[in-house]
Amino acid sequence: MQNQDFYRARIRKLLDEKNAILLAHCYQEKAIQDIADFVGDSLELARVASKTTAGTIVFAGVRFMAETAKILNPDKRVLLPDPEAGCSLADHCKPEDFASFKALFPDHMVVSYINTGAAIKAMSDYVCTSSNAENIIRAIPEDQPIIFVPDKNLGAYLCKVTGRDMVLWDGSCMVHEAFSLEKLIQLHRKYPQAKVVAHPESEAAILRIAHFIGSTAQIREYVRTQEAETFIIGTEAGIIHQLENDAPHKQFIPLPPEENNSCACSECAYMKLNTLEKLYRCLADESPEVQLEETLLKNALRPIEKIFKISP
Ligand code: CIZ
Ligand code: SF4
Repeated sequence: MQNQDFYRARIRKLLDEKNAILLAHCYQEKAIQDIADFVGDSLELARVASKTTAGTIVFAGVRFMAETAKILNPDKRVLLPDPEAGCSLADHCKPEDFASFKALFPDHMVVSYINTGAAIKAMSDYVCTSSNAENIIRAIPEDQPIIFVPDKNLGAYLCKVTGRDMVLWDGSCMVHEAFSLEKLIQLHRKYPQAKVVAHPESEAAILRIAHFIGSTAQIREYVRTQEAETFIIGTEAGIIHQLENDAPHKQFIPLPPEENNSCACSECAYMKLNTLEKLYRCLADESPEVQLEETLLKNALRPIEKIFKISP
């Protein structure tokens, strides 16, 4: 096993030589975040991907994010260091199942969360992220019924804040649904001054207690602008690296999952499949590359482009 400095130097050299840009999601391990050209949440990364002039995008994130970068840049090479980097939300919404579900509600528009495969995006009217979902839903006329797919927790939260009665697909994020209410109450007792922040993929019981509910980027903004010194973080623990960069003097406590849960520490096992070594190898080999069929690329682009118009 080579050390981190070895890979860091070679990755940066290959990025330059190959006119490539490294985009990293803020749930990636610290070493990957630190070497990236840009670190952000899925909306921020999609925006950067849509504007880059680099010929190759190396996406340190999960498959649906790299696919989104490819949909936005069909002529560029998009590399994903580990092709197994899936997502419990995206992987449990199969195109054939969703097509049958959608057929049950022929009058409904489909708003899909960006955490879906390209085939679900292609069946959608709008693709949103947690940063802009509320704006997108509010922009749809009130008498227009909506299916929201695939996250039932985010969907239920959006129904509550917008007053819409959307039909929800029964999906969830294995990290955010695992947070323990009991441990949150214990932590709150231990740190009574702490502000609780939570991502809306979390269950309603956690959201009810949170002082602030928002997307990854909105949580960063909240933490930066609050006077509080201590925060209990109800989202994937990788975000804490950026929170510490933004506010080094503040304290961040990750909200743990329930005992006996497959997620031992509020980390996304899929996100953590990427390593510096795999990043180096995929750049050197220019593989694994995201490949999507042309018609699928075209059909999946339409609902993504709309979000940039409504929520630039
Ligand atoms: O994958 C996720 O859970 C999130 C919240 C991604 C993102 O950046 O929106
Ligand atoms: Fe998917 Fe959850 Fe991992 Fe995000 S944190 S990539 S929603 S499994």
